[in-house]
Amino acid sequence: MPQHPSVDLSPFPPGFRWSAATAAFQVEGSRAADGRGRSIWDEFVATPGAVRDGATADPGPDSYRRHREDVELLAALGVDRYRFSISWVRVQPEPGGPVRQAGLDYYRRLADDLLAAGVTPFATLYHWDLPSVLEERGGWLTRDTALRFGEYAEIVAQSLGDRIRHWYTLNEPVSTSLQGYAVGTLAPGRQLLFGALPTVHHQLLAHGLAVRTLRASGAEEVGIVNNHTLVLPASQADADLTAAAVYDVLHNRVFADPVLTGAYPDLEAFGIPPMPVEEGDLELISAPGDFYGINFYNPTTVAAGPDDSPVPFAIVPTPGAPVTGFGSEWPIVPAALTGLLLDFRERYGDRLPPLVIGENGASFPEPDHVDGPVRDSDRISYLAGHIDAVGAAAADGVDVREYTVWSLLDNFEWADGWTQRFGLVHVDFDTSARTPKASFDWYRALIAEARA
Ligand code: GBH
Repeated sequence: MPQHPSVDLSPFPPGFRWSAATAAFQVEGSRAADGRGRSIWDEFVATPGAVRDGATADPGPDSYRRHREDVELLAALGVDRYRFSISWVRVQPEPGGPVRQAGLDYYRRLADDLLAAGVTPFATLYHWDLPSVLEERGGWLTRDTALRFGEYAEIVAQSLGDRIRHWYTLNEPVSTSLQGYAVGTLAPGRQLLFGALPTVHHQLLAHGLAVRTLRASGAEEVGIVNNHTLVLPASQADADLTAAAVYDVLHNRVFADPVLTGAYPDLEAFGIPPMPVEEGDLELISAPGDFYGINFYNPTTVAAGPDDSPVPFAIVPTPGAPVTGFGSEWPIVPAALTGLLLDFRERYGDRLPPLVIGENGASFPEPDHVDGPVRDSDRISYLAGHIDAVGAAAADGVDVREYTVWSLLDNFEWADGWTQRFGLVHVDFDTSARTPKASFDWYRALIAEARA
């Protein structure tokens, strides 16, 4: 039997990059080490009922102490790049306050070990772990948080920019705005509904400030990565079409349009309150990126909201689609990724920089303890289907340069704690022991074949 029956590698151009990803709070553990400060996720895991089983994210994979094992795994996998994130509160426990050399040293060692192993470090400045002191002052609802982020970007660029030359600014501002501030299922757990909208603009402003700083420091590649979904109307009825259009604006367009076109969509036309834009903001936000990052997991089927709903839409199951360990929230429809990439090209045309898939992957029920490789054929099918979907878009002329698996390791899945496993590598959360799954060997063989 062929190693990866359904993947057609022919559309992937030479030099296409194959990568794997993690994020600081999800893999590092060692939350108290070396004077690390507190982030909104430290507060959230301490909030009764916020996280499944009261999981605290510590130790988990404990990559803060075991990063060499991660680097060895990445080298064995043969990836071009490793996407990891830097913890703001390890670098600067109190924004505006002193810098923690020990925190910076950790990322310097990680970057050096990656480079020595032939893996390019691709760092995310911010993957959801806002310093608690900033949240106490209003967090992403305030413009000041964006300005503090600019200072943090400057510190990181100055001290790590000699060895880390490829950067993502912010991960998935949409998740922070929608789940973090509108609905409250992710930190900081606020339930402001449309009151969360200023967090969109302030995060995009933070992105713009970081791009300017990183560019000035000589970085080679800088861009943002958002979570995008293909929005499917539940029916062709007017009410469902309108609801789907509103959801598309809130999930996709308010994040992508300003970056790619320099303007927000016409929010008033959709009954959405205006953004707190000040002079010069949109120029900063739309400074051309070296790439545009897309995390893709699933399409979203949207219907009109019930009459008593505070929002004008409802997310409903996608008919006929198999699902991941999250259930009907995560329908598996690989062709939706092709559709999304084609829509991006159609919508943004020449203004679209090269695309990078910053995350794609899935969780399925798997054992907590193992004595050999997990045979995760569901994950292999999911990944194969989505890589093929990227290939189909490339074959149609979409300029996509990189594909990244979420995740290298089983890790702390936010509000779901330790209950959703996304890794190519199994992690025993009691011992932090790492055991590659069948999908690890499969991805390694695919990368080798793509290079052959
Ligand atoms: C990405 O989020 C993240 O970048 C990554 O850190 C994460 O581990 C990965 O995907 C898998 O989830 O409790 O209602 O908020 C994708 C968006 C946000 C979708 C968390 C699932 C949980 C449901 N994810 N969300 S909720």
